[in-house]
Amino acid sequence: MGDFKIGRRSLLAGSGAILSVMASGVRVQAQESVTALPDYVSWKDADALIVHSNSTIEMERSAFGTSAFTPEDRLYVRNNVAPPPASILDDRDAWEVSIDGVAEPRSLTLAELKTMGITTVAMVLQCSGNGRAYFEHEPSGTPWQVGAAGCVMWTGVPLRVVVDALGGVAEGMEYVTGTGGETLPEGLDPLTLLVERSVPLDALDDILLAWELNGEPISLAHGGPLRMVVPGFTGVNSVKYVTKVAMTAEQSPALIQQTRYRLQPVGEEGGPDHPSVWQMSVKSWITGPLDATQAGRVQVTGVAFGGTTNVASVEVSADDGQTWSTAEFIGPDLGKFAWRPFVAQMDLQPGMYRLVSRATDADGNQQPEQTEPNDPGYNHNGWRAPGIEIEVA
Ligand SMILES: Nc1nc2c(c(=O)[nH]1)N[C@H]1C(S)=C(S)[C@@H](COP(=O)(O)O)O[C@H]1N2
Ligand SMILES: [Mo]
Repeated sequence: MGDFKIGRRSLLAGSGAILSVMASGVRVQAQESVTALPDYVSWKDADALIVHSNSTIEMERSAFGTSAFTPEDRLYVRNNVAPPPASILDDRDAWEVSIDGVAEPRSLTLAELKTMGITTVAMVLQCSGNGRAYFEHEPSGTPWQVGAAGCVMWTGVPLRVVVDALGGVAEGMEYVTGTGGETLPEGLDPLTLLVERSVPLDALDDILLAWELNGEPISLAHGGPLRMVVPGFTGVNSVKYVTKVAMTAEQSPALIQQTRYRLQPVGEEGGPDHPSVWQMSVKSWITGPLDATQAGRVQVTGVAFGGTTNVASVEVSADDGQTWSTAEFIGPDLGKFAWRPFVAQMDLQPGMYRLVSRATDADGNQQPEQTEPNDPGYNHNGWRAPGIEIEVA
């Protein structure tokens, strides 16, 4: 096999299972993770998760399986500030959200929202930092590999229906701004901690005010009782425990909007002139096999998605991208915001292989070999770095 450049840090980041990797004849063993799940996610499947910290929990690569959607007990978790108390779920229907920047602004309870309309969308929820471990400049922040992503079904009312019921978007508005319901610690400028995100008004027709995840009331960890979900956009834009949704002329003044989650060049501070992390791009990765495998027919599986448009095709390579074969999608197509599991059936003789996948979306955009670096390590979608080395015996 060729010379593979794999950062030591990205290998050690996979500390939920013992991971043995052969690169240039070196064998590296990661430590078994000993960190327990924090209380608010104690109901999750610990074997399927890597606990980076109490507020950054990744799904193991081995836990993706070939399901079209991700069970909630395996879904990654990311909280920028401590979640609200579980008591906010005691009376879900009484939860209030204020709607502003419309002709007739007002507050609505979840019970009222449920009378206004209902739809379901299957959507990839992916942290902007998913794949950060694969950037060579070693950005600070959680070294997520592939597991800060899942594909889940949200049920709720289309935001467009709510806005139209309140007389439509007020004049001059350009963004949809959602505010998270966390109680912020006293004594600090709230704008440094407030989770308030703005997305372009064009997204209005896709946004849901959701109360169910995979057919169950949304857990506290994932933003119950009510979450503003923005299909096609990275996770940070889908605001949990949403208390206010406003059509606004400007983007939120919160630092999470103004300076964080920006795509600034390596070595620079983020600011309003750098692009915000909004729409996701075409991406895929291998989910199996991850370990030594028997020679013969091998089912090489993975997941692929287009971001804001359908994924059109996926190719798989067992020789690190020298030769490619076309994969087949598995199972139903849950729409353009969902991912599609795929399989390539390969006949592999004994030897060492490096499995990689490369997806193309319906507009013809293909995953690059490498992602152009940005300082905070967002939006990684290069095909080479997340490859998997396996030994076929
Ligand atoms: N209110 C609120 N919403 C939030 C966050 C948060 O800290 N507070 N974190 C965001 C980030 S960065 C991500 S990646 C997703 C994570 O969603 P999950 O924990 O349901 O997987 O929620 C987003 N929405
Ligand atoms: Mo995130």
